[in-house]
Amino acid sequence: MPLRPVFVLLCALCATVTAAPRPNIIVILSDDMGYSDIGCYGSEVATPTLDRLASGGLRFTQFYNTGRCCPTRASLMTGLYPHQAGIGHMMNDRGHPGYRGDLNAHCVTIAQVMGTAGYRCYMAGKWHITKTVRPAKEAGKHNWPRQRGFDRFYGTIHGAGSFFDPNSLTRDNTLIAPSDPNYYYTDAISDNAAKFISEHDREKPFFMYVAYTAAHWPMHAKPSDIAKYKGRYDAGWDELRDERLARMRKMGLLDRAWPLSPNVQDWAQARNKPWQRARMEVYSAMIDSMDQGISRIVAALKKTGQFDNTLLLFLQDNGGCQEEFGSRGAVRPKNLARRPAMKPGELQYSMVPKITRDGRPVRQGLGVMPGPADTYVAYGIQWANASNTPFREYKHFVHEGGISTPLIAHWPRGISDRGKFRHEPGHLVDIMATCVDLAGARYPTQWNKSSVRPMEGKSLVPVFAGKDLQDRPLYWEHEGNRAVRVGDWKLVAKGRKGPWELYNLKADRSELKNLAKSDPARATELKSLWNTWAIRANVLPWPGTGR
Ligand SMILES: [Ca+2]
Repeated sequence: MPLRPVFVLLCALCATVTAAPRPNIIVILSDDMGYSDIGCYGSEVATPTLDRLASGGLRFTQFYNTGRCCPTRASLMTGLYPHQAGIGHMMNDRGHPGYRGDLNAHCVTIAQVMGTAGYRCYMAGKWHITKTVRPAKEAGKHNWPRQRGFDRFYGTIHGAGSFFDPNSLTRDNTLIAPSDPNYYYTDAISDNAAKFISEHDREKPFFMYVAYTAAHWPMHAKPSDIAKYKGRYDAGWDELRDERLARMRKMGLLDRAWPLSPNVQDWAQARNKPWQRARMEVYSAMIDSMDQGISRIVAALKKTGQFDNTLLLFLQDNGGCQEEFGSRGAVRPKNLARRPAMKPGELQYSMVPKITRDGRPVRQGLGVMPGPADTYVAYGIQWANASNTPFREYKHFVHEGGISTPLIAHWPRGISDRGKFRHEPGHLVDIMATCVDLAGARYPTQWNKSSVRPMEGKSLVPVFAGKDLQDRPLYWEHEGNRAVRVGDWKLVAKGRKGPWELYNLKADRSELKNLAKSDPARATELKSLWNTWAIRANVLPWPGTGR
């Protein structure tokens, strides 16, 4: 055989191997949404973009967050458990290393790591992992996105603001105010993310983090989106839960043996039905708007020829939210007289603004019809129960309703299965490991002269290809709510003093058959794992107890 063709073939092979460009990675996170709130996970809400990503990629059925906004963001960004990064609770310093309310010196963000591997890093949306929202000096911005590895940032440092005038709105390092009278935060996040893609120099790959605040309270949406859901929830939450359960079973997402969690209240007993319906109509409109925005991000990828080699991940930060924030008590304020409008460029510092930018008082209380800028209410526990179909509990808790999230993974060039499920359990901490793997990055042991804790997660790349990971313990703690999962077994408790409950999730993911008494040896073994982790991971001592 002549040498030349072999040589040419070898060169061609080498070229194929070395030329395979590393993928862009986009992590899209939504806020306060339940496991069944998007179409491809059983919802009636129109999410055609997410559904297309799911049918062209993978849906993970047992992926987990940490049950609350700040800890989830800390864990996602750093690949550590939240307490290890200093954010076991929210953005307040509770006097212990695990609860500083600010990222500590012993963690790095995905953006910082990807930057060292030659990625450009962009972020649009809610940050919520520093306590310095309004620092007196520039140095106080040490944990803002630009200081934590992102090259460009548009979004909010805090969370839960008005969608029409969000507090702590920031471009790069500068606090700003919305200037467009038709401003809507979800649209602004989508459009800035699409712009970052369009303006990206394709010499380098990019990592982008898109953190929507939909569908966290307040229930704020645009009239055209709300109109689509008018009357959709007239039958109430009981029927909605049944409807979703049937769809989830039919699509193969849930085992038919898993029953539906108990209902919070019969719809027949509900008071203020027009108000209750309106709360869910607006909630759905917020999700619908987010999906429309994601379609613009996808369009920007396609237009710039980057869609096929971009890994798009979609997930949620905690389960449906039962907090009746702004939705209880008498309607307030009583005086609805118009006040002077805010000045152009005037910054919004309040999570709950007192007035709209054009001077209308913002109303709260039971019965305030949600949607417009001059209202600030939540959607309530009964609808949150429907969001979390078929699971128990909510945001804050670490039963399946609080911590289960969809995870869609779409990457035409890297994932060959289309429309398949992945039942392998996974956790937020795996996202850092996956990014490091795909970027060929070196996870640092030191950063700015401080030691960096090792990553807690595993790369999901083998799971993309259909392989299972080795069984490993996954852990949770938030506000004393505790859990550990190994394989099919989960030990879980509510509150610091609540008893441990044991479930076999393969048989009973709804967590309705507590096996703690019938299998005490297994419960003891899991409890011991949790205790060892809690000490190692800065969970204990709990704030305020010293224990
Ligand atoms: Ca949240």
